[in-house]
Amino acid sequence: MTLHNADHVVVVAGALYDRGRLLAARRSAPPELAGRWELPGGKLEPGESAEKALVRELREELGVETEPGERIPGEWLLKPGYVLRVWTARLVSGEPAPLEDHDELRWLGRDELGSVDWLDVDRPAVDAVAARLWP
Ligand code: 523
Repeated sequence: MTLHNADHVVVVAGALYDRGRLLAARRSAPPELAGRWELPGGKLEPGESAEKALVRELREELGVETEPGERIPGEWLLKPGYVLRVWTARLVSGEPAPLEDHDELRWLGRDELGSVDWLDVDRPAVDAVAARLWP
């Protein structure tokens, strides 16, 4: 079962930042998305808040503890009925590692955001994140 928030299935992603850099993660699956970069995250579970889902996904996928910050204004359509929403997240403990769903991680500074091949939906989301992190 997937949580529907109003009419949409919500996928949350984290703009994890530390020491002036933003974390980008390269997907290892499914085949059509593998090799493209994203803000890590995933689908909400039933009854789960977006913030809880974000902390859980970043723990599962990267092995780190994080603290959600603010929601980045906007939402991005993944496919009909599915939307991506993004929160900032602060690294509390651990060093991110590609434990699940990713095969490479990179910390990107402001001038390096264009250096990876973001997923189509992440591209505008990352622009919105950058406007927030580096106004
Ligand atoms: N995206 C996406 N960008 C982005 C994320 C976290 C997700 O475009 N930053 C897309 C990719 C998938 C869908 O959203 O089509 C679901 O993301 P996924 O697979 O990371 O969510 P999970 O991990 O909850 O999915 P399951 O493995 O199916 O549980």
